[in-house]
Amino acid sequence: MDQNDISEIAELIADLDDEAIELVKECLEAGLDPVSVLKDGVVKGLEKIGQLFESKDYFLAELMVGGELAETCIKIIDPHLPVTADGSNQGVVVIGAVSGDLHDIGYGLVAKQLELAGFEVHSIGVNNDSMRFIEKAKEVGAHIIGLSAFLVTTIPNCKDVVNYVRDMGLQDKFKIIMGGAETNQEKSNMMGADGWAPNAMEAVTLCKTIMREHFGRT
Ligand code: B12
Repeated sequence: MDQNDISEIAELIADLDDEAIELVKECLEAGLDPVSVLKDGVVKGLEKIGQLFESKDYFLAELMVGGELAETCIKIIDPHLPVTADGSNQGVVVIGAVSGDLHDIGYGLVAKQLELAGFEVHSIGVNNDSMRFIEKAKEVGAHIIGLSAFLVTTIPNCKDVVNYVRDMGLQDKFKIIMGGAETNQEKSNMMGADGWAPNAMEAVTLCKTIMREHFGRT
C-alpha cells in the first residue's frame, strides 16, 4: 500500500463511497502515516465534496452523507495519531463553533491535535451563544478561547465574542483564536481575534506561541 491508496481514500469520500472506511483501516494496518491518511485522504475528500457542492453537482444531502462518512473515518484514525506532548499541561483551551454554525469536523480535529500536544481541551459543540464561550472559559480557567466558523454568515459572530470579552475587561485573561474553511488572517484581524490558524497543526503552534508570549510558559 502507498500514497496512491491514500489518494484513493479522498476519491472514495468525494464519491460518498463507504469503501473509504475499509481502505482507511487497510492503510493504517499497512503502517501508512495516520496524519497523511487524515490530511491527504479524508480532509482532501471533504474539500472535493465542497467543490462539488459549490459547482452545484452536489446538494445538502450529499454534504451530509460526506460529512458522516468522514466522521466515521476520523474516529478510526484518531487512536493512531501520534502524541507530541511531554506530559506537562500546556494550557487550557475552550473550543467550539460560533452561533449559527453546525460544522464540527474542523474544530474537532483542532481539539484532538491540541490534546495530543498536551493541552487540556474543553469542546463545547456547535451553535454556541457568544456568552457560552466566556462562561465555559471562566468555569474551567481557560487561557485560550477557540472559535470555529465555516460560513460567511457566521464569521461575523466571532467579533461578538471578542467584543464581549473586551467589554467585560477579560482580554488579558482569555486570548481568542479563530479558524474555519472560509476564514483567513485578514478576516481574523477584522474580527479582532488574537490569532488565526489554517489547520490543526498550525493551531497547536499558535496556542503554544500564545502560552509563551502572553502567559509566560516556556
Ligand atoms: C461537511 C460539510 C458540511 C456538513 C458538516 C458536518 C459536520 N459534522 O461538520 C453539513 C451537511 C452539516 C454542512 C452544512 C452546511 N454547509 Co457545509 N460544508 C461541509 C464541507 C464539505 C466540509 C467541511 C469540513 O468539515 N471540512 C473538513 C475540515 C477538516 O475542514 P478544514 O477547513 O480543513 O478544517 C481545518 C481549519 O478550518 C482549521 N479550523 C477549523 N476550526 C478551527 C478553529 C480554530 C480556533 C482554529 C485555530 C482553526 C480551525 O483547522 C481544521 C483542521 O485542520 C465544506 C467544504 C469545505 N471546503 O470545507 C462545506 C462548506 C463549509 N459548507 C457550506 C455551506 C454553504 C453549508 C450550508 C449553508 C448548506 C445549506 N445550504 O444548508 C449548511 C450550513 C449549516 C450550518 N448552519 O452550519 C459552504 C460555506 C460557503 C460559505 N462561503 O459560507 C462550504 C465551504 C461548501 C462550499 N464550497 O460551498 N456542511
